[in-house]
Amino acid sequence: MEDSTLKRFGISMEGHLLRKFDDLVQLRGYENRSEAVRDLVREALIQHSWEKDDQIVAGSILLFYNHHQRNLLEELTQIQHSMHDNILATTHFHLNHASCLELIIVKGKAREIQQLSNKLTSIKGVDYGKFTLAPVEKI
Ligand code: NI
Repeated sequence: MEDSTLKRFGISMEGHLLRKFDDLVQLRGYENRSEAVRDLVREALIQHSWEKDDQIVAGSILLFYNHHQRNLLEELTQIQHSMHDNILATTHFHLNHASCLELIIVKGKAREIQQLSNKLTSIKGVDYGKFTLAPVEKI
């Protein structure tokens, strides 16, 4: 049976991160930190639930990175070539002297697309990665 009683646990984080989190809590109109954390956890679990799925999905992987980072471009290219069947398009924007934004449009089995996203966003030098996806056909 589903346990819906509220449990308490402690969270430690750096002061600067907590200040930014509090800003977010206020900006999004949450009652308190707990409510915001619950929402973030739910969001993460929804993404996570795709990881074993054979459902065909399409989506985008957004990456911000510094192209001066050693081996980053080689690794990025190698991973994308290894899963070329799942990549519909890639667009690269040079934001300034060092920073790049890359948008990768993907389609395939949810499990594989999730793995691709995990590989790309965990490359050393990727400062920020955002993965969004939706089923191609209604579930
Ligand atoms: Ni660039």
